[in-house]
Amino acid sequence: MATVTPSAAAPVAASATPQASSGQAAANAHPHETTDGFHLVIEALKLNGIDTIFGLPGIPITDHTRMIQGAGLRMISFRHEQNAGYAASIAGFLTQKPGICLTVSAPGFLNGLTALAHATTNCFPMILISGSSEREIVDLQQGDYEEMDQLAIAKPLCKAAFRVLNAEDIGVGIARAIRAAVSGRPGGVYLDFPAKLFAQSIDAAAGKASLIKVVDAAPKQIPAADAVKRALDLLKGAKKPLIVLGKGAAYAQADADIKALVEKTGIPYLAMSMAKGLLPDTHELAAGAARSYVLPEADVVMLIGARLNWLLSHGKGKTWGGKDHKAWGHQKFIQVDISPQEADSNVKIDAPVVGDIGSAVSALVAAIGSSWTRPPAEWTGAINERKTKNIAKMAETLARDPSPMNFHSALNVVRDIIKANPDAMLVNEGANALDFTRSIVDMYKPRKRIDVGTWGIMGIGMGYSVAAAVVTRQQVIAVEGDSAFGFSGMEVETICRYNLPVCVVVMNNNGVYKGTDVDPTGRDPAPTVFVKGARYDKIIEAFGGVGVNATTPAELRRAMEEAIRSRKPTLINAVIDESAGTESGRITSLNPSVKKK
Ligand code: ADP
Ligand code: TZD
Ligand code: MG
Repeated sequence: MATVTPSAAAPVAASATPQASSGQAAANAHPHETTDGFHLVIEALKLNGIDTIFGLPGIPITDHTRMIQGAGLRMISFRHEQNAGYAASIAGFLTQKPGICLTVSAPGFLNGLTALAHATTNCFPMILISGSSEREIVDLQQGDYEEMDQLAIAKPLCKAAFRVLNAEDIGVGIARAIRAAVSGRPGGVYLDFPAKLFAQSIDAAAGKASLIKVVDAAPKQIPAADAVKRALDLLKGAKKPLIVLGKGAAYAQADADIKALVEKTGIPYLAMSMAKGLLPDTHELAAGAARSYVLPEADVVMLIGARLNWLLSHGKGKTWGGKDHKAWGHQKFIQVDISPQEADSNVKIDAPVVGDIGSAVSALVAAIGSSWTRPPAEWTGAINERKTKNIAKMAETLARDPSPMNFHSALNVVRDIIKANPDAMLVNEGANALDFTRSIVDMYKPRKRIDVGTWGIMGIGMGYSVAAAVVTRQQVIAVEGDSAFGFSGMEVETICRYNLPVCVVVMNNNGVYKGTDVDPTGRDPAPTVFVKGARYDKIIEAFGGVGVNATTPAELRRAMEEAIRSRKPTLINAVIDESAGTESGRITSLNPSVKKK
C-alpha cells in the first residue's frame, strides 16, 4: 500500500485548479507544484481503469464534471440523477468494473440513492459519489445549503459507505470503494466527498504517491473440493435434474464453462430473465417453454447465481409442487454462489458450493470428466414434449394479426429483429410489456437482456439504454411499457444529445397494465389510465431524433429496421390494444386484494 504524506494538515482554501494557487507559490522562495481534491479523484479513478462517469452537475461538483471531461474520461451528463445511477449500475453489471455515478448533495444524492440501493439488491458493482455540504454546519444542523447527513442515510442501503475529509486520503477512499463494490457479492458503495475536499491543495508528488492502484480487486474464490464433490454426488443420483441460471451467472462472464457444464451433463436448464442468452434460448436443453412443468417435477435443482427469492417462489409452494403456498416441494438444492450466507435463506440447501462462478463451474466441469451419465430419457423426453406443444401454441398466437395490434403481434416483430441482430442490447421494463417480451423474444448471446431486476422496478429504461449504448457500442432496443417509459422519458434528450444508437419502442396501451379503467364516480381519469392516443414519438422529435407512430406490425418492423440501419436515436410509439394487458402482468397474485380471497 502507498504511504500517505501528511503534507496538507491545514487544507488550503484553494481555487479549482492547481495553477490558480501559483500566486501563493510565487511568493514562496521554492515554489512547488500542488494538486487538489478534484484532480486526485480523477487520477485515482483513471489509475483504476475507470473511463466513464454518469452524473449530473451542480454545486459542488460542476467544475469536477468539466475536469473529468477535460482529463479524457467520458462524462455522460443526465437530466435526473436516478437515471445516471441506473446507468452506472448496469455499466457495473456489464463490465465487472464499478459503475460510477456523480451527484450533487442532498436532493441529487437522494435521487441517486434509489439506484445505489437497486445496485446493491441486484448485486451490481456501483459507486455513488456525492458532493456534500460543510460537515461543521451539517453536524450542528445549522441549515447549510443542501444540508443532509448523507453518509448516515446511505449506510443501510448499500454494501459500504465512506467519507473522505482529507485530500491525501482520496486514494484510500477510492480503493476501498472499488474493493467493496466488486469483491465477494458485488454491490453498491457510497462515497461522501464534502465540498471542501475538492478544493484542498496538497503537494502534487505527495498526492500522486497517495493514490492506490487496486491489485486483484475481485479475487477468485475457489470452492472447496469436498463441496464440489457433494454437489456432483447429489446431481449424479438425480432422476429429474434441473439447472437454474441467474444473473449472477451472467455477471460472472464464465460463458464457456457454463455452456460446457450444461452440454456435458445434458441437464435441462432454466434461464432467469437476465441470464437469458447465456446459452441461446433456442438451445435443445432450454426448458423455459416448459417452466411450469419442470419446477414442480425436478428432484435435484442446481442454482447457479440465482437466489431463491420471490422470482423463484422462494423454492417452495405450488410452483415447486408443494401442497399449499408454503409447503416444500421435496426438491434437493445445490446452490453455487459467492455469498456464503445465501444458502438456506428460504429452503434447505443440501449442497452449497461457495465460490465465484468462474472457479466453481470450471471445477464442476473438471470433476465431471468424461464418464457422466446423462439424465434419463423419460425426463428430457417429457420436457421436450411440453416444450414442443407450448412453442407451437405460441407460434400460432404470434402469427395472428389483430387490429389494433396486441402485445403478441408487436413482439413478434421484436423477436424477428433480435434474431436478425443478436448482438443488439435489449432493455425491457413494464408489466405486460416486460412479461410478454421476456417469454416471446429469444436471446442468443450472454448479457444482452437487461431489465427490471430483483425489485421489478420501473424507471431503469433510459438510464440502462444510455449505459448499454455507451459501454457496448452496440445497437440498443428498449421495449417499454408506456407507464414504465414515463419514469425516465426525459432522457431521450440525453440519447439524442450523445447521438446514441437507441431505438425505444413504447408499447402504448394507454396506461398501467391496460387503458380501460374508469373512475367509478365519473370525476377523474382512473388512476391507471393515461391520455388516450398519446403520441410518445413526438417527444424525441423535439430533440432532433426520429419519431414514428406504428399502428401495424408492418409499420413497426419498417421503423425498427430503419432505426438499426441508420443507428439514429429513434422512438416508436407502438399503438397496442388498450384492453390487451392483464392486471400486474404475471404477478397478479401478489396484489393484496387477490390474496384476501
Ligand atoms: P436472478 O434474479 O437472475 O435469479 P439473483 O440476483 O437473485 O439472480 O442472484 C444472483 C446471485 O449471484 C447472488 O446471490 C450473488 O451473490 C451471486 N453472484 C453474483 N456474482 C457472482 C459471482 N461472480 N460468482 C458467484 N456468485 C455470484
Ligand atoms: N413504481 C416503481 C418505481 N416500480 C414499480 N414496479 C411500480 C411503481 C409499480 N408498477 C409495476 O410493477 S408495473 C407498472 C407499475 C407502475 C407499470 C405497468 O404499466 P406499463 O406496462 O404501461 O409500463 P403494461 O404493458 O401496460 O403492463
Ligand atoms: Mg401500459
